[in-house]
Amino acid sequence: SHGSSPSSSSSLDADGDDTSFFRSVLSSMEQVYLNRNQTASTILKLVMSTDANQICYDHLAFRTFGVNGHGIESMSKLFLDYGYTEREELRFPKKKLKALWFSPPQASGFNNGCTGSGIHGPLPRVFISELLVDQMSPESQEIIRKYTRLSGAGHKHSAVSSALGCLTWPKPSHLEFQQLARESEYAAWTLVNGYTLNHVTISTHRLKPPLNNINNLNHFIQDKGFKLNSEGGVLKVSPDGLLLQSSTVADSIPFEFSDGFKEPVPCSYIEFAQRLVLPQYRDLSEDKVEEIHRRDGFEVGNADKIFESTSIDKLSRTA
Ligand code: OOG
Ligand code: NI
Repeated sequence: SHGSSPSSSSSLDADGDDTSFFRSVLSSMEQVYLNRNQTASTILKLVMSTDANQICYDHLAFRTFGVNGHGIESMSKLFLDYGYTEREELRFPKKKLKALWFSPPQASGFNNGCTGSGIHGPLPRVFISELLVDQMSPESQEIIRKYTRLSGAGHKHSAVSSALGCLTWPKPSHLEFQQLARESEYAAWTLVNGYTLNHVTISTHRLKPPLNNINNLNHFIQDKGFKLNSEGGVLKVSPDGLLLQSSTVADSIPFEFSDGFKEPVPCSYIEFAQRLVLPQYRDLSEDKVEEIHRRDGFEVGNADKIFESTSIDKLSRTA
């Protein structure tokens, strides 16, 4: 479409340009996610059909093994290279996890000039977590260290892996998967899904009424027959009351382990987030409210429950 609409293309900077390399990488990651996760792609279509407006992503999420360069930094590099800023760390001692989130470059972050949907809309935040491998049992550590070692320089190419939807290490045996699953659902998920998108999150406050209210969106999704993650209640609310989140339970896909054993494994889910206006901006008229006036960041209490969306006992559908 270059040249056909000079006014719009000339107003886009490199990051805002839908054809930019960075956008293309994210778009491929999104495509892998949509192809693998029927629930997520159906829900996105349903929300699109009721809301002619664009869907904005609040954030993208990835999981990693925190060992020898395979952790958060293996995936954050792409985002830092393209203008993202590292923000807060979150800790989950019981799950043996830590996470970092990153905010998008301001120029293209939350302006209203982006008219595309999803990855072609305002750039989302990024939430990347890692398993604290050192804290796992010797048996599980051995499996994780084996596969990260077999991946060689794979951690330097996490974005390629995510965009192609393939692992940087060989497929594990069913026994190895089960050993990890017994100890950490997160570890088992990461072993078979690698760097593929764990979820995308729809920014509900940027939808049109009535779905701009997360409770309405939750009911809409449930009325269509989809199951939401009810761990700690369907709606997760931060202590300040300003960050509201919910998510589906993950789909599963057929997987053939290295020993030939076939069993569906959990893949990804979709999340919804509503960020309320900060107290100091409460008097702004609705048409003046922008993303920067709303509650930013993440919340340990919410995230702790959202991690459960891929738990094997909660899967929405089997392949
Ligand atoms: C991430 C769970 C946390 C959030 O928005 O707080 C989360 C995961 O399941 O890997 O997505
Ligand atoms: Ni999330």
